Amino acid sequence: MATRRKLVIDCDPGNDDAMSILMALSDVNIDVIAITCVAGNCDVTQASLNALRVLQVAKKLDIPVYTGCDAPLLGERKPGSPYHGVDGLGDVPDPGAPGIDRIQIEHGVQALLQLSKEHAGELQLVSIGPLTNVAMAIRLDSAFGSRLKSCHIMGGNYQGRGNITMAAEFNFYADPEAAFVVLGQLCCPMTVMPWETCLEHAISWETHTNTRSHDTEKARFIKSVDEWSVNYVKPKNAPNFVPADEACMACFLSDDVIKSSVHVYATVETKGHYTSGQMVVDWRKRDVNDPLYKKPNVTIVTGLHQSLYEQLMDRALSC
Ligand SMILES: [Ca+2]
Repeated sequence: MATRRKLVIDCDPGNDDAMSILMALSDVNIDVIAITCVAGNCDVTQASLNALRVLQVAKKLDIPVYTGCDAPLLGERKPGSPYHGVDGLGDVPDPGAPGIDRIQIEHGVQALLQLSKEHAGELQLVSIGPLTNVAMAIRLDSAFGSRLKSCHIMGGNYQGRGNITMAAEFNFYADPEAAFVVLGQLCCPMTVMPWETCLEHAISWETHTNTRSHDTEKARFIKSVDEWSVNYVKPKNAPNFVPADEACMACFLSDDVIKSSVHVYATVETKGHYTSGQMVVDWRKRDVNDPLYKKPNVTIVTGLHQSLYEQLMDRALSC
């Protein structure tokens, strides 16, 4: 039997984080060895408690959850979108939720560093929240990225379309300096799932309903925490439902999901009055000897095989 792939999920649950965690847990070839949390959709303690709720639903509370950074590298934490409710998971009461005592004592960034040493060359990271923890890991140990096998990132944009502002996607907007550090200095193969690709691969409301109609605890959980988001977007006549973190996780789980991509140099605007957090892509194909040449550092996913993508989401809730 092939060795299972070792995965750490860095996240800010978040309904779409919750779904992404369940997608990873439904894959027998994936060993989720830890979840590290970061402030984003909610504060970092709430994010950690949310991750525990997801693990409890999946009966995987043996997976350690670590609390990471509660503020961006620079400045104060920016409020999340109302899309996820105040607590990040649609403000659904859960009296049986795991308590704060289930969160690991060690800091999430220290855990990232330690796990990268224990599993050097094997560890894969999926980052589906602001990149603060990952950037901090780089700052504490510049060799962090060299020990990773890969990093998949949900964040940024490549056509200038934003969701939290007119120009920026939420994860990069929430900590643009961290995104700048990670894209420039992580030094491992990086795959970026930009906002536009998420938009272009939205799912129909029928698919959304069907996926959440399985007779499983996971499906009932996701349906309940999604209710807030659905009620938030449907009155705005949303033509479909837009998963985000799920698209990133799907690409991690299977390269076959990726229909098209570009390998380019990309960085992040950190100071723009209108464009803070916008991803900046060098589309020029310059010769390597050109003084303006920038070595490609990321693979940006521009298209998905929709059927396989939807299958991976459906599998997560069907068992
Ligand atoms: Ca997220």
